[in-house]
Amino acid sequence: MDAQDPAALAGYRQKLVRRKQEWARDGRLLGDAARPGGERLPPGQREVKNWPVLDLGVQPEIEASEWRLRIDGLVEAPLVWGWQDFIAEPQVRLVSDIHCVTGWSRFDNAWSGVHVAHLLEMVRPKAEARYCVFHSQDGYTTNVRIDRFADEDVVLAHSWNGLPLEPAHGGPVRVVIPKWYFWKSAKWVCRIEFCRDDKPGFWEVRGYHNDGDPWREERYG
Ligand SMILES: Nc1nc2c(c(=O)[nH]1)N[C@H]1C(S)=C(S)[C@@H](COP(=O)(O)O)O[C@H]1N2
Ligand SMILES: [Mo]
Repeated sequence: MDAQDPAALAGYRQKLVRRKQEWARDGRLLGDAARPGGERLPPGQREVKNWPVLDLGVQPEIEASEWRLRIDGLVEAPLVWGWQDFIAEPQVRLVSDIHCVTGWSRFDNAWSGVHVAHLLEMVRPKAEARYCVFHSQDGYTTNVRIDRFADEDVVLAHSWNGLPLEPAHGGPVRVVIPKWYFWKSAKWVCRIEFCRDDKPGFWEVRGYHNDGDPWREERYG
């Protein structure tokens, strides 16, 4: 189930490039941000080997059997996945680094779950859709541009380094958007809403940057 299929990933990548070209109005998000001298640790970050837990102090315990993910808003085919539906979808395994705005980075996290390209293929965002808002079971929300959500390294993850994602880290399922600071990666995600207009989320209305590129230190507003 978790086996990574290089041909499938290459196919996803091609489809995403096409979509992203349509979506990237100003092209600013296309390609990788500058990494001076092939650096791996963005400016102002330090590497940690553990995995800190950060949230609003509420860690919902969600039974897999109770878990639901709704994908709606400006899409042709809204859907609701239960746990069995979700794990029956094609699975990928992707390795990426975490960069938290509070200053820690954690390298080489292996995420297993459903690739964003597959999700986009199923729900088919309408032409007017430009942003996504993630809604979580603890009341948290966060927003991303649709072309950033469509990056080939974005995954709806249920496992980390081969183990089911712990409740503290957002299990059963969290979003992982490696190219942004980790506050954009919603834990306990229960709804993904596609919108025409941007809707700044919990931290974005409290002074965090609306984007969150660690290489540009887009930390605070
Ligand atoms: N639902 C939800 N998702 C969330 C948060 C939260 O409070 N609630 N915090 C964000 C922040 S600020 C960070 S740094 C990461 C932390 O994820 P971790 O606890 O797995 O390290 O989750 C992000 N996603
Ligand atoms: Mo964070």
